[in-house]
Amino acid sequence: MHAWTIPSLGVKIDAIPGRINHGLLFILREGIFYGQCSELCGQGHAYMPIVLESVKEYKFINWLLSFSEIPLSSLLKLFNIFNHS
Ligand SMILES: [Cu+2]
Repeated sequence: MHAWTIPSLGVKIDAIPGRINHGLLFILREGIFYGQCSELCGQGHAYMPIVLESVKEYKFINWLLSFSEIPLSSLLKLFNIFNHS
């Protein structure tokens, strides 16, 4: 088991290999945040750096639009989630 951790954001989420997990963060400023697995998980533990980049909503949408294979309907659903939260 791993522990996905970014201390400067105060977040730690358990992660089990082979299982999908999720969390929700609202970060109020842009930036790059660093973390590392905080569970002594095994042989590769020292090589599990975490980097999270926080960007403004429009930059994220533009980044998504750069992937032309994503259906427009999916992008619109995501955009609605941002606007109603
Ligand atoms: Cu780990």
